[in-house]
Amino acid sequence: MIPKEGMNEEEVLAELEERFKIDLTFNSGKILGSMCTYPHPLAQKIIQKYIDRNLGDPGLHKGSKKIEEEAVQMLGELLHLKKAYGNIVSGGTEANILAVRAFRNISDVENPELILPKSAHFSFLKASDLLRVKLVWAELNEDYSVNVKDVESKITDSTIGIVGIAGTTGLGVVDDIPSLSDIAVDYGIPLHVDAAFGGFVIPFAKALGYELPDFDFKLKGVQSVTIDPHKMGMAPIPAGGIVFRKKKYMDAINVLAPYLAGGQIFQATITGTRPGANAIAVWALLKHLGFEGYKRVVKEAMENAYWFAEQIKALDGVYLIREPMLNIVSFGSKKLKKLEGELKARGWGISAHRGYIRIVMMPHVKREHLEEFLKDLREILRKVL
Ligand code: 0PR
Repeated sequence: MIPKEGMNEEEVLAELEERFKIDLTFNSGKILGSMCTYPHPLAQKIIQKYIDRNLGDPGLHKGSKKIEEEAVQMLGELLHLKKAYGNIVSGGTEANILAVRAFRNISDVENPELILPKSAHFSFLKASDLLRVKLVWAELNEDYSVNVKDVESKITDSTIGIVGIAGTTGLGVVDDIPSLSDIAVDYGIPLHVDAAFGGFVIPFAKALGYELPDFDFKLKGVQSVTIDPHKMGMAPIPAGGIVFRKKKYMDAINVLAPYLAGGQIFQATITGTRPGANAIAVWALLKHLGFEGYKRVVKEAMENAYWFAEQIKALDGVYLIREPMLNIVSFGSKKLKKLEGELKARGWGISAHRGYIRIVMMPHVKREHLEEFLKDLREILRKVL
């Protein structure tokens, strides 16, 4: 209810504090199943400072627009692309929708089909519904990566694009993108890589010596990549990234916005009015942390993942779903529902909806939090087994 006379600021803030006692917080170390994290302190300053910038009307905020372009360019460079086209968007969902939209719009087929792994994120269901593109699901191998032969067998004259995933939502699996790229080139079909999670992990993990497949614009068939700063990039929500190899994809989704206060522009994004501050924060974090800064974050996350996987293997009553490729470790159990309930009752932010519990080693997840979690898990297992 809107009060007739407004409450004073202190009262409003006090009420919110009270209300939020039930929320889990990243800094408590209790959230283990999320791909978000507590944003970097520099990003918080930037959001506060530039809170009014609207990239929906870039003629008013020309500096912000330039910064967004530079942020997209830096994401492109991270992904081995010299000249990048794209936007900082609201998240991986919007980025994936834009890629499908671009692929559909450059094609002239009547009943468009998109081939994607069964492990793909549900954002493609939204893309399919919005854009009237039929989803053709490709089988997975035993290691949960997409079966490339099955992808190839599903190509038809109606195929407008193929999707590969670099860091699946559930298990952090990186598909065999090099083989998908070869197929894409052979058949002349664009390949989109959903690296919403892996985009801010794989380049740094590779530099640290982890053996992971190539996944980006190094591969000729890759025409677009989703890479989300608001996941492992430590940027505040909302900040997703869509990067295209060629201008033609942007041209295919640009819509004329003719009457804005800052003058006529083209918008490729789904959202109109959109936060400039978040794109500025992405730029600032890339500049401030640099390649080495992100590498340090990824080093800790990867080490935690490998350590945690060993701990799970040593426990009776739970089993690893597969060896980690990135900083995600998922485990199953015959008593999964029971485990989930007990762990949640102890305040852990986890879920078990895909048949396993997924632990994401985000930057806020420290070794001591994992040790606490394992202590609880051992106690619960002793009780339920
Ligand atoms: N692509 C992949 C591979 C993803 O994992 C996700 C989200 C998306 C696209 C969509 O990204 P947006 O959510 O930014 O639109 N994956 C996480 C998931 O569904 C999102 C998430 C984040 C879930 C924080 C929970 C959470 O606390 O698991």
